[in-house]
Amino acid sequence: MPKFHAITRAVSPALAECALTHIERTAIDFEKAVAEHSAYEKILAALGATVERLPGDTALPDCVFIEDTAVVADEFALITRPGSPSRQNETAAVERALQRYRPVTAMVGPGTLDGGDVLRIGRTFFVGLGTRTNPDGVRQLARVAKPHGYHVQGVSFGDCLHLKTGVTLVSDDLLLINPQWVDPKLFPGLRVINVAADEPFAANALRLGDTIVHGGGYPKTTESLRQLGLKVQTANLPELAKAEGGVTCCSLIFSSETK
Ligand code: CIR
Repeated sequence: MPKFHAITRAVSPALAECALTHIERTAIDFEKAVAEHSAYEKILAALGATVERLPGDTALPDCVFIEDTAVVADEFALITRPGSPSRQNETAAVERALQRYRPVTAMVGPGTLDGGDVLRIGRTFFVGLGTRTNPDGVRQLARVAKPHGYHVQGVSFGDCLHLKTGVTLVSDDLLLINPQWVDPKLFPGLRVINVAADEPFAANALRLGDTIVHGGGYPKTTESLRQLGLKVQTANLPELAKAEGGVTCCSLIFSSETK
């Protein structure tokens, strides 16, 4: 069984002041957010990942959403420059942590890129060009990834925060997608399963080994995944969802077998 390392980051006591783009601000219960985050970490650990939690930071409301701060492949780690200025100081601690596992390159301005916009399918990185990631960010990822044989392609998407809010890979050739936000034609040759029409946020799923971690609260889409024979584990993150977060954004997961 492959071994995985998962880096997470504690929920900031300032989470209620998080960045919000597509949803209205509602009250967030910090204690509940901490509890659901720790249950999420337990799920990752039960699925075989070694979980390393970085400390949170009162000055960084969104630091729990660590996915956005780096792109980690077998061969490299790119420390991003998050598209929301309020999040750009999140990267220092992540850079220090990743240096132990991968050769690290840090992005520079004017490029911006959020890890939530980066969907790797085989040797291709699809990078969503939305409110957080710009073409220079895509170029900087390409500069680091191409020497390792990756193709990097910028793609447009619709009215959601990140590319992976609207599409994720749930097996080698199967995408879980919200076609209202992401055009399935961007991914020729892959099979597609649509989210249930009344579960627009259900496309964000985290693949860990042979299991799909799927947000709780999307019972119809979860059931469709199970009907396809996929092993699905649900993680309830209702408070973090109020901060526009989902299952992929709370960890950086990479193989611990390569360097
Ligand atoms: C933000 O707006 O940046 C945070 N409130 C939510 C980030 C969620 N990240 C992700 O889905 N990759």
